[in-house]
Parts: sequence; structure tokens; C-alpha cells
Amino acid sequence: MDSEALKKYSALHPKPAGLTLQYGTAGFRTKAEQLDHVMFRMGLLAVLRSKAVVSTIGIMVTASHNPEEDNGVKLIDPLGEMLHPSWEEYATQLANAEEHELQQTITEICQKAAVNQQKDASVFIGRDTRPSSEKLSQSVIDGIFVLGGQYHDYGLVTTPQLHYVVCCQNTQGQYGKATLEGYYEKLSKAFTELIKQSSSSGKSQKHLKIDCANGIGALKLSEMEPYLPKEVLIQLYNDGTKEKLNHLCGADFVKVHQKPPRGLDMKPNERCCSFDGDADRIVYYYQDATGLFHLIDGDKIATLISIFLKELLVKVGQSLKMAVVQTAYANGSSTRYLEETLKVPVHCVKTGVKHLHHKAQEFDVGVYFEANGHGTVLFSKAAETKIRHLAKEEKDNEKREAAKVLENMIDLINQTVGDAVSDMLVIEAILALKGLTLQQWDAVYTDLPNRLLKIQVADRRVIDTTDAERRAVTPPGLQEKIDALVKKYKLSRAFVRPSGTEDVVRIYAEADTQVRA
Ligand code: NG1
Ligand code: ZN
Repeated sequence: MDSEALKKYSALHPKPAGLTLQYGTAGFRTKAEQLDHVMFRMGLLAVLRSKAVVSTIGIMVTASHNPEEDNGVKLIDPLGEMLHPSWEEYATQLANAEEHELQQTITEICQKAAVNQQKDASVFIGRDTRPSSEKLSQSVIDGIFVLGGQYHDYGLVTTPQLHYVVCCQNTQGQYGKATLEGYYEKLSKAFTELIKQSSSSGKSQKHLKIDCANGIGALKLSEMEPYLPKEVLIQLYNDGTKEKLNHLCGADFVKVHQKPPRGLDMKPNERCCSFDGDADRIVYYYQDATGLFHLIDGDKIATLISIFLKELLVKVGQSLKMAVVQTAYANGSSTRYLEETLKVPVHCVKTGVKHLHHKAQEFDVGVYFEANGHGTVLFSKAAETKIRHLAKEEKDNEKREAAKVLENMIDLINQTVGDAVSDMLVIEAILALKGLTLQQWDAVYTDLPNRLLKIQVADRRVIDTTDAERRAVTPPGLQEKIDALVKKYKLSRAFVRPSGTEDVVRIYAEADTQVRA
């Protein structure tokens, strides 16, 4: 390491005095003007991580659904997963080191994490459409450069696209080509194959209105459109040419406010969906004939996908183990439907995609979604091999056809992370194949009335939780009070937990009526 160069470059990206930040569930996230030094230093860290695991590492500049003035950064591990938890602490240390401690902190990380500094390093970079993202990604590049790492700047990409190319690169192309064309080709080929088999011959494919949150989703969907079959009619709204990113629109806005986004004119029973600012979340919705708004959230998406996959798995007749992974925020009706009607095991884990992803890896087919619309499906290597073999060799027609559908689902789903574009195509394919309308999908179960609030307290860390964040162990007496309230109402459930991404405590409750919730 050239310590003079490090000093010189670091001085160009000074840390504001007294500022400390933490690498949380979503990496670093705060006002964009506070992040320049963090970007430079995450460039450094990406090089160290790359040397440590001798693979390409991804680094994404985005603050997802947060306001346009914010920004953030997160690292992507070799197979497209979130950064390993043991390195989150190094990220925090490096971001908060004072200028004169920087070199020493790097040396310490190298020792603790057994980084062989002689190894080559390779980093893939991506960014969202925020006005601050381009300059901030240049700061990342400075960090990579000063430690002698190689990099490829993918420029404007969705978060899931960067996860995808990182995975492709590190699996020597087994997962696909590490380019955006490769991504579009793989997904559109699988999608085209799938809807070929739909008898409604594209009828139900028509007119999907997509609210792109004025973000990257609009750009990337436009790029993808030429690859998609002609029958797919998507109309893009909030494409970022007029309004601000995430402002009164996007998946988070629609989910939180349970109302349509601004800038999308919705007619009764039209199929609509919203992406978030970096296109890793999606929710569907429609307005019924009486003007009532119906949200179809991540729980209903997980349910639709589970119904579809379960049918296929039964048809192929292999004993492949499928499960759904949820968080405490999953609506009680979805859990009950999955367990009691569909007879699929459901597991509840702590909030945060890394926990869901990790749990889902335990099954042959692991479906995971957060209620807010972030999720995907994971297939074990063994399951994938079996399915691909059956799709080619199976003599029984029905079994072979079912295996082929599963094979295309495997290719259509972005298994590295939740992906709004991929999830949207999965949902559209399932609706077409099953000939389902949004209303029919929505009617699979009825959500329990619920309420999600946040409050600011002096120190949110006084609340400690257990049982996948569903019970508070501290402060003393809190859980007993919640239990006493919950006992009074039918079908009720409530919990509080400190947020991992904001300085707030979240309060969730559901019951048989809205008033009781
Ligand atoms: P926190 O702030 O820890 O509740 C929020 C979301 C999560 C997840 C993360 C990461 C809710 C209630 N919580 O976590 O689901 O998406 O942000 O972005 O939506
Ligand atoms: Zn996002």
C-alpha cells in the first residue's frame, strides 16, 4: 500500500469532524452531502474484501426508497449476497476512522480478516439515478484506484442488476453473462418460453401500468422492452423525466400510505404496480369498481408464487422441500393461508433481507418476501439439477412439461436478491399461465386489518427483542402490557422493535377490525 498516495487521496475526501455512521441493514444511508468520505473508504474496503475472498465484489451507490437528497452505499459479496456480517463492523470502523488513523485501520482489518495484500482485487460498481450518485461513485473509484484494485463501472443499474452481474462474474458465467444484455436476454428468454404455454394467448398480458418511482426502473425497463415479446404491453409512469425520485410515488409510498402513487391515472380494475427507487421492491394494486384501493403486497406475491410452484412440484413428483420465509410484519392471514390451506411450512426471521435469504437457503425451494415487496425464490443446486434433468429426459409428458415450466422459473427469477423487474415478469407469467385476474389473486385470502406506526424515543436501543423480533425482552414490563392488550381482541397480534435503518421504534398491530388494530 502506497501510504503517501492514500494520504493524498483521502485528503480529497475528508471526513466531517465528529460524524459517525454505521453500516446497517441497508449499508450506509444518510444525507448525500455527508457521504463523500464513506464512498472513498468503501472503495478501499471493497478492494480489501475482494482480496480476502479472491473474487469480484460489488459496490452499489443508492438509497433505495429514501428521499432524493439522501444517498447510500452497500457492498455485494461474490455470489450476489449482502456483505458478510463479520465485515459490516470493518465497514463501520473504516468509515469512522479519523484521517490520521486510516492507514492503521486498514492494516488492522487486513490482520483481523487475514487479507493477503498481494492478491489482485476486482470491483464492480453501479449507481442509481440520484443527482448525487455520479460524483459519489467517482469517490468510490478513487478508493479502489488508490489501493490498486481493478474495477468495472456499470454506471446506471438497478441494485439487483449489480447483484446479478457480480454473481455471473464469480461463477464463470454459470449463472449467465455478466452484462446487462446478458441479464435482459436470460430473463426475456425464460419469460417468452413461459408465456408461450399460456392459453389466454397474451390476453391477460395486456396493459400493466408501472410506477417507476421516478427512478432507475424506468430506464432499465425501456432498455429491456425490445427483448420482451410483443404481446407484453407495459406502460411506464413516473419515469424520472419530470418529478423527483420517490416523491409521493414508488413501492414504499404505496405500501405505507395504502394509496395510489401520484402521476398514475388508474381506471377501475386495471393492473398496476410500483417499483421502489432502485428497483428491488415491487407491489401490485388496483382500484375496484366502487373506487376502493386494493394493495397486493409482498405477502400476496409470496403466496401467488408458492401456489404456482407447489402445483408444479406436486406434478414433477420429486420430494423437493419447499418453504416460505417471512418476517413479523407478514400479515397473519398470509401465514395462516400458507400453513393451513396450502400446507407449506412458514418460517419467521428477523427483519432484513439477509436474514430471509439465509433461511431460504435451507430448502430445495425457498420463497421469501418482506411485506413491503422485497423478495425472491431460491432453488438449491440439487433441486435445480433434478429439475433441469427432468425437463430434458423425463418420458412422462405431464411431468416433463411441469419440469420445463419450473426450469424457466429458475431462469426468470433473480436468485441473488429481490428484483422488481424479475419479480414483475414472474408474476405476469403466473397470472397469464393460470388465467388469473388481479381481483382473483387478491381474493386468495383477506388481509387482517393492521396498523404500522413509528415513533421517536430518546434511545431506541433500550428495546431488545427475541423470537424473530416478535417479543420484547427489555424494558421490563413492556411485553406484559402488550400481551394484556392483545388478549382483549380477536385474531390480534402486536409487537414493537427498534428500526435497523431509522432512528425510530416501529409499532405493528393487527386484529379482526381496523378499529381494534
Ligand atoms: P427497519 O427500519 O429495520 O424496520 C426497513 C424495513 C425492512 C427492510 C429494511 C431495509 C419495514 C417495517 N422495515 O427496516 O422491511 O426493507 O428497511 O431496507 O418495512
Ligand atoms: Zn430498494
